[in-house]
Amino acid sequence: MLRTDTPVTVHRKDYTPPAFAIEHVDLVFELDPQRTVVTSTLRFARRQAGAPLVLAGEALELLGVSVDGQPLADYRQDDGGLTLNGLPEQGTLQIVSACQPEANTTLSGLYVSNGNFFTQCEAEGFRRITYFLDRPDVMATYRVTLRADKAAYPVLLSNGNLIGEQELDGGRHEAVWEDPFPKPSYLFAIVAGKLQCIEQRITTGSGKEKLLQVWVEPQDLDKTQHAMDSLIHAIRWDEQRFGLELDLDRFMIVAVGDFNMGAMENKGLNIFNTKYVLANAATATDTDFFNIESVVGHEYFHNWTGNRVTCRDWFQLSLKEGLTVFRDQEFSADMMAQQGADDGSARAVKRIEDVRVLRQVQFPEDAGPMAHPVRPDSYEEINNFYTVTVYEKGAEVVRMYQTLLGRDGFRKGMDLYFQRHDGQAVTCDDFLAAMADANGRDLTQFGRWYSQAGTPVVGVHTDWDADQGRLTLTLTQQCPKVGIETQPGTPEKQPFHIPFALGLIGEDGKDLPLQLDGEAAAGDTTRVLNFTEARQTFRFVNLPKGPRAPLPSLLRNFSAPVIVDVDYSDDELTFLLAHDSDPFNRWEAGQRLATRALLKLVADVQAGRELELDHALIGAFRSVLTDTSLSPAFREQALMLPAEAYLAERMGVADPAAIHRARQFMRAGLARTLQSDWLGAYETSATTGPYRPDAESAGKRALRNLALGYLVEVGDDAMYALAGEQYQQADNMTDRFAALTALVNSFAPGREAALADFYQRFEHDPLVVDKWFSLQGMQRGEVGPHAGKRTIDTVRALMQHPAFTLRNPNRARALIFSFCSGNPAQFHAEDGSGYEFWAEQVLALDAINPQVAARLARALDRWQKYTLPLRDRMRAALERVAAADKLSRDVREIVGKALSA
Ligand code: B3K
Ligand code: ZN
Repeated sequence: MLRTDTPVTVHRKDYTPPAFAIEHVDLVFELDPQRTVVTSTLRFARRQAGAPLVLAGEALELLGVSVDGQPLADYRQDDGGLTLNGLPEQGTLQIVSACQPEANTTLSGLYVSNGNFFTQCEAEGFRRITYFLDRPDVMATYRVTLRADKAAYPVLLSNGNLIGEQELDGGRHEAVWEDPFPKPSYLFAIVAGKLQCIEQRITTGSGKEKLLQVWVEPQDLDKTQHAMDSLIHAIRWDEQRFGLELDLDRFMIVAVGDFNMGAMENKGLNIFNTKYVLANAATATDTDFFNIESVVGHEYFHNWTGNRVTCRDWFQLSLKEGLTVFRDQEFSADMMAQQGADDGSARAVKRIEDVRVLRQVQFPEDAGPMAHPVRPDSYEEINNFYTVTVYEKGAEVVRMYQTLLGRDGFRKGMDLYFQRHDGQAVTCDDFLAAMADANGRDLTQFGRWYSQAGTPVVGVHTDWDADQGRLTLTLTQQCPKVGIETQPGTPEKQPFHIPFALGLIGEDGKDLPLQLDGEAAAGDTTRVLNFTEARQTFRFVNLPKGPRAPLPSLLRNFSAPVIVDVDYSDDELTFLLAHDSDPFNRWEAGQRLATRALLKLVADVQAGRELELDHALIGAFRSVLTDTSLSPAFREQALMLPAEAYLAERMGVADPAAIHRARQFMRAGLARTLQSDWLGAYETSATTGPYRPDAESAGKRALRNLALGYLVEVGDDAMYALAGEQYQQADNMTDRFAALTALVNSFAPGREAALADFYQRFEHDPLVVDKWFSLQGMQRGEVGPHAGKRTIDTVRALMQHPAFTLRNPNRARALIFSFCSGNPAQFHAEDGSGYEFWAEQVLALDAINPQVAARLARALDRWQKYTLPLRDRMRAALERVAAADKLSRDVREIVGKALSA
């Protein structure tokens, strides 16, 4: 089939500064859900002689153009926007246009959700509101007038400060907002409708009074306090840790039920998915409470890292996202340390969770067809590059600066960054330069983390000189070309600058002081090595002599986003799990033991051998489970088996069915062998008193519910009854939902009744109904007497449920994404039924909302990694989508890259 809409690739190297500056923007909105008329008055100044002004515009109806009060005739209009010729050096351009908010199902630009108006402009949504130089390096001040029917839209909000309000004829009213800070168009926002808020006044560090508001639909007002508390914590934290204060007099958070992602950092008017605002004990889990604090923090922190200093172009996205994720991670870790166990493991729990995501999602991305550097070099659709690489690996890159420069050095770099660039649109290179200059360091080689994709593999070899007490450590690094790097003409990859933290542990389990050859004396017990060559040797001296070499604890606290390929024995791993002073590496040792045992079981399943549970693993699990000196939160992390998706990545050829069987066998075996210990943990980690979502009680609930999940695997009625009772008695969603999950996934006799009861209790709360859909999308296929019932059948039946809709992204994600991305064994059913469903849903969603469809499309990224029948069926499904008559640029890029890999 002939295509006219060939994809256009945008390249980083083609960046040129804008031909015009736009200094001030005045917008007037006549809000109407069917047809909203926008009058935009722009003060412009020419920056490049002779060039036309090319404004982007999409899905707009142009009603008029004038310059300095005179209608303009010399312009050209096409699909992508408006080209204006013959403009003066400076002047005022007025454009009148209309858009259709209610018909806008893409949730980009101006749209209607549950009768209220919202906007989403990042990355390129502003051009769906009015014609504009819609790029982040065009920064302007904004004045916004909103006019609407007062009864239907009593609340009218925009960025900045409210400077006027008045009644208009015909039951309409107006509000005027002014944002004093110049900003790029992607940070523009308006909200209008029937909303209510809680508010609080606070005084910042320098003594200024600020008004904070959280706006929601009226029925949700009782679920806003946690978001408000989180905002106040975030404001205080940024003052203390980075000396950064809230600049505006007013800061608002607004919740909306239809939203493409988590939240958006519009200046002074953050817009949030309800999922990251609304919480109370009855409806939200500990994880929800925790995520709300983290996302509220993230968006607030953007006010400096993203808004005050923004990106020059979208290739620099990680400049704001990697940095802001790093900041929210540190914020969460500090909050957990404040409320959690004081043994130092609370921060490690946060680190473990972050590394788990990195390994399960980012490492596969970095090895697949969409692999790209933290600062990509090209894209077809920028919305496809809001990725775990840009965000989470980007945060790892920022963390490495801190590891290399120390906390104080990092702070100096941040201070210099703001001193140099406040009010500017800059690049990742500018950030690196600030870090380097503030610390007098050469970080040129470190810059390769921005330009090279892929996960480096670090090899470790040790040589012990027993007589001299010397340990020679040889590190190697390898990172073959991936994704787009494999195209001809791409330069060879160079070694990374890897901050490699390590310790050496003596026979007694204690850390040894570290002295490198050539150093006068021994220093600390953890050392960050500057590992910069393809192969590099480090010699540690003055260690206790004797036959037994000290045991290295490698990459402490996961000091770099790499894979460490090392051959520990089971005994060594057990020793590290028991003794390592670095809590992250204690967890890591347990994961290595479990991964090894699981991969062996997978091979046994594949070869048809009888399965047997590994004794070293049982012993290790028992000792963690019963070690009450460890915090419950840490024990929960250590006792969670590696995910099926992670195991798939560790195999040469992934076999989801075998992985699932092996992992289930291990779960059931651990459940039975350690039943009394699980029961002991279940009983001793009960919380008392009313529900509180703090880290310590959440940790106890997490361990208790993990234990419950194992206990029901034993398959006896007493354990089902325990889960049934917890379900009925729970005074909070964490415990109720964990019990429901245990019942559903263990095929307990009462599962259908429990599911029905849950729906009935919560059918009026959309976020809880999402949990109900999601649990069923992720449930195992049936085993035992009812074997053969596939989850795909349940999912297809649920698509017909009256509460299901493709239009609401949360609902679509709850059912479809949970099945396609969260249930590998069922999704990858051998008959290809999962892939057929995937193709249908990608196409159905694409007609409504390309951004959501493109996310779902990525579920088949790794098709080449799977066993043969699956691989062919996945390719067929990808080809079916690629051949569709009408496809968004978003989905076309994803399936195109998958197929050409
Ligand atoms: N900056 C937004 C993400 C916008 C996504 C556009 N497709 C949220 C955030 O990272 O804080
Ligand atoms: Zn962000």
